[in-house]
Formats: sequence, structure tokens, C-alpha cells
Amino acid sequence: MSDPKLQALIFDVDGTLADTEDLHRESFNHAFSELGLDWHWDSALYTDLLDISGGWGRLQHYWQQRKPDVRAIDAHAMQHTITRIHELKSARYEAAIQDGAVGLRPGVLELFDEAATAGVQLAIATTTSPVNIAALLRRAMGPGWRHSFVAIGDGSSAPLKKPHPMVYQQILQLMSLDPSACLAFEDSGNGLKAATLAGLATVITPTPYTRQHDFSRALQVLPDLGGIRLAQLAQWHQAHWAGERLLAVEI
Ligand code: XBP
Ligand code: MG
Repeated sequence: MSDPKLQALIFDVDGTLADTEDLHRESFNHAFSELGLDWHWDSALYTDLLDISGGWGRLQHYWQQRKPDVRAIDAHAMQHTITRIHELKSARYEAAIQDGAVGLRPGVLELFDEAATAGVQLAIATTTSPVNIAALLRRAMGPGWRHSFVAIGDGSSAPLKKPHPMVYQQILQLMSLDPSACLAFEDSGNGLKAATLAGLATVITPTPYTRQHDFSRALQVLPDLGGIRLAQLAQWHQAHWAGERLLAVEI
């Protein structure tokens, strides 16, 4: 069997395409203040809270940590309040992204362009919302950004969040591609777990929020994608799958 050809690059969004988590954190704090809550997420606390993928679930986890004895009747009120906090937070985040608060990380746009020229497909597999994806990529790539991506999986399409592989499994199905034809790009331990469980080899570009995570199963761990060309990615991809086949033969 010949080595699988690299046919698609699948990108996580927050932390991978752009270092957005500090803006997410600031947006959460803005929402807390707007609603008169005495909550404040500093960087150290947020680093821990990022173990929970998805902002809504992160809020629910934090609230339950603070008030473990929420009674059933209050649970409904809690969910309503969490939804209101997340709405305010998302509006603040979207406005800041539209104002150019955060740009794409080094090398990302260049890799998009190189992939398009080479006929390598692009896809997105994220836990965040469609609104957040659109705000970031419209600002970075212009109004036609959506045409660059064959498939997008996000927090609304995949209710089971990373480290569950659902969002990556959805993307592979939408593209009708085997994991061996793709590479995933992530920034976090949960993202690496999700991509690995979906059978994907994964390139990691950590951020200050995730650099302490376990990346031992990553294909490569890089400071960022600056200067990383498609040929290099294809070489790593081929070596990975050749090694996998060798292991299978040995076994
Ligand atoms: C990272 C997340 C998101 C963001 C906050 O997503 O877990 O929840 O932290 O965005 P990615 P929301 O998979 O792109 O790394 O509040 O919209 O969830
Ligand atoms: Mg991420």
C-alpha cells in the first residue's frame, strides 16, 4: 500500500488559528461585571477552567464548584443565568474581534494560501460558536472567508465537546476522507486527545494557557506555524503513516 497522500488540513480555532483565549477571558469578566456578579477569572484560574471545553459548560462547571448545593428548582434559574452570561460574553468577544483585537497566529494565512494553491483542502474543527469563527475569519480573510473551507465543525454542530472526538469525526465524514489523508492542528491537550481519538496525526502550537499540557502523542510541537511549509507537513505526515504501517507489520 503506498503512503497516504496529504489531502486536508483540519484546524482548531481558539489558540491555534489565533491566540484568543485571553480575549475570551476578558469577555467573560466583562459579562460578570455587567450582571453585577462578584466573579472574576484571572489567568491562573482560567488556565484551569480551560480544561472544560466550551464557554457555556465552563461557566456551569465554575458555578457548580462555587455552589455545589444548587437545588433542582434553582438548576433551571442557573441555566438561564449561564445562558445570559454567555450571550453577553459572546457579544463582547465578537465586537472586540471585529475591532481587530486579535489577529491570526504566524504562518496561518501563508499555509492557507499554499494549501489552496496545492489543492489541499482546509477544514475547521472547533468547540467555539459559529459567530466567533465568522468574526475572526471575516476580519482576517475578508467577507469571502467561508469559501476557503470545505467543512466546518463547531460548538453548535458537535454537542459532545473536546476531548470527545465528535467534531473531528464529523469533519472527516463531511469530507469523506480517512484520517490518514489529513493532519489536525491544535493548541491544547483536550484538542490533541479529540483529534487523536479520531485517528488523526496532530501538529501542536501551544499558547501560554496550554504549554504545560501533555503533548506526548503529538506528531510535532511547534512554537507556531511561522515558516512551516506544506512540503514539511507532508514529510511529517508521510513519516508518521509509514511508521504506523511498520508497527503494524512488526506486530
Ligand atoms: C476553545 C474553547 C471555547 C473558547 C470559548 O475552542 O473551548 O470554548 O474557550 O468560546 P477551540 P465559547 O476548540 O477552538 O480551541 O465561549 O464560544 O465556547
Ligand atoms: Mg483550541
